[in-house]
Amino acid sequence: MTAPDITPWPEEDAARYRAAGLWEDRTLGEYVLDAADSSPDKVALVSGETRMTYRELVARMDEAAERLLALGFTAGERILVQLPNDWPFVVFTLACFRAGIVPVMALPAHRSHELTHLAHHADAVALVVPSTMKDFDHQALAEQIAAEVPSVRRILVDGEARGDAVDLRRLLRTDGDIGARGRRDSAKPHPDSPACFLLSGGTTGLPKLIVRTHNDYAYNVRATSAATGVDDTTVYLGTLPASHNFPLACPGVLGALFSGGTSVMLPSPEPVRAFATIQRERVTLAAAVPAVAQRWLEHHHEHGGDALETLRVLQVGGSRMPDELAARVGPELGATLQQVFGMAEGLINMTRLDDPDDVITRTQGRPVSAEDEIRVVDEAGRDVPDGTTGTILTRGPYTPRGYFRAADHNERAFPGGWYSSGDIVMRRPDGNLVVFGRDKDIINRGGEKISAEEVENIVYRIPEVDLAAAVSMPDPVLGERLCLFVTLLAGDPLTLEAVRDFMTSQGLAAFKLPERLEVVDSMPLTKVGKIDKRALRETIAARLAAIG
Ligand code: OOB
Repeated sequence: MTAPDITPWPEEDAARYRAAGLWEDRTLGEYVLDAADSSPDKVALVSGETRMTYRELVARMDEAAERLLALGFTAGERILVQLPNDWPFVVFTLACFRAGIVPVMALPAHRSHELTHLAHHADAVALVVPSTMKDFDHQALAEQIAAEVPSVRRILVDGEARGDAVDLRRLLRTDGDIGARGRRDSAKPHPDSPACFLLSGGTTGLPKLIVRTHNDYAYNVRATSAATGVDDTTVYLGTLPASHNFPLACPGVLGALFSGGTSVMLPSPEPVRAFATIQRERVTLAAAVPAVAQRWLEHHHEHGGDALETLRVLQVGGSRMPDELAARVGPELGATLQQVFGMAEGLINMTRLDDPDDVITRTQGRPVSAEDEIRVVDEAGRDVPDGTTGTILTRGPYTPRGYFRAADHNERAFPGGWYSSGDIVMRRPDGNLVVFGRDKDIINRGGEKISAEEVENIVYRIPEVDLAAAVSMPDPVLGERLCLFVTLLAGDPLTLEAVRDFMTSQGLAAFKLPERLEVVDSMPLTKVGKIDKRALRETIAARLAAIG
């Protein structure tokens, strides 16, 4: 990849991160190998009935890395991964790390609209999909994308592979080839090279790609592991979609595997199965979005029981947890709450396990690294004093300085090299941040980010639509849901169902479909003539409050 694709850290910063021991110049797979060397017979990975020891996990990892290279993939190439939370996701990702192949972390919910864009933008050479999932034929969609995107040479399928697709589970097997590790060790990827691409939950019409290097992402895992107290007794429950930064690396599935703990994969956080799994596997650490934490609290309240006896820490993040909900976690679930305010672009803030209750229940924590730099600024870009709200700017050892192939957009999103997430925060004198909202045009649907612009671009293809505005509406469960305001051209009626059907036909992921349609005669406009989204948000909030 050439220089404009990726924005490197300035040399002096990189040198400082190295000198401080934050960047260890090792690749992600090596940390798992360390754990395997110390406890080869320990169970590393659990998924349903599958239990894999460290010995088996790293054997599969290195042998699969070699098979990927034998298939003709080369280090630096990108593969689009869309897999559910099951062991193949983990083994495939680790194999990529060892081969230097870069997994692009798509979500199971993505459809043709997102996947086609991602495959194009990343120049993906392959797609990895389940054969079918929830009655959807992922392999058929992958075939369609492969036909459209010239860079795609292969499809890898978890499940019954048709045609010349590669059988993923066969690829991920071990034949006991003890030479694989040595060969991989002698051809390791460069620690400053990309390890994986994460997806931004940003504001642009199509998701941006975030390049995470081995050095920065390993540090992300280690720093969050330290703040969460991960060690070889940790049993982590991975139940949020594992391609998200939070369950993958904060400390997540990788954190448990770096420390000699166990990662348990579960495809859904639904309480009955999640509680049964926590009990059976003696889970000590789990991560949830606020809506999931709330469901778990309700379930525990209704059914009681000691399923959560072993759970020491419940991490909650992805969207703002209401203080009242936060206050219930410790007393009711018997686990320490850890609030996590993070982003796929890097910066992770966490409350610490020994923080006073006031910090744990009322703040979203503080940075995990002493090298994380945070500024809170006003509209003119001036730093505001602690105790005052402003928008957050950040840079640091695991916050890249730009998106992949996005030179123009980077000037706005990374002004002066600082990442501007658009979050409105207040820094308390004790250094902890409180998140108040955001001045970016996204809808945060229970942790899943939806770009308003992406939705509106699709809605404008509906012939009846004159103007469209996607805004958040308050929701007691998910925090926010998407409400679509439209004005119509000819006075033809338009229903929510018709809008949703149309958007589905355009291949948009289901979580991005509007859940309410408001047809209005005209849009409120700001002084500069833009659609006044704040006014629309107030309108819909008032209307919902009136209905009760
Ligand atoms: C996590 O990552 P993303 O990339 O899906 O979303 C980042 C955005 C933040 O900019 C903020 O707007 C929101 O999600 N957010 C929160 C929050 N945690 C994330 N807003 C309020 N309170 C929180 N605790 O969402 C993410 C990545 C790593 C760890 C945790 C979450």
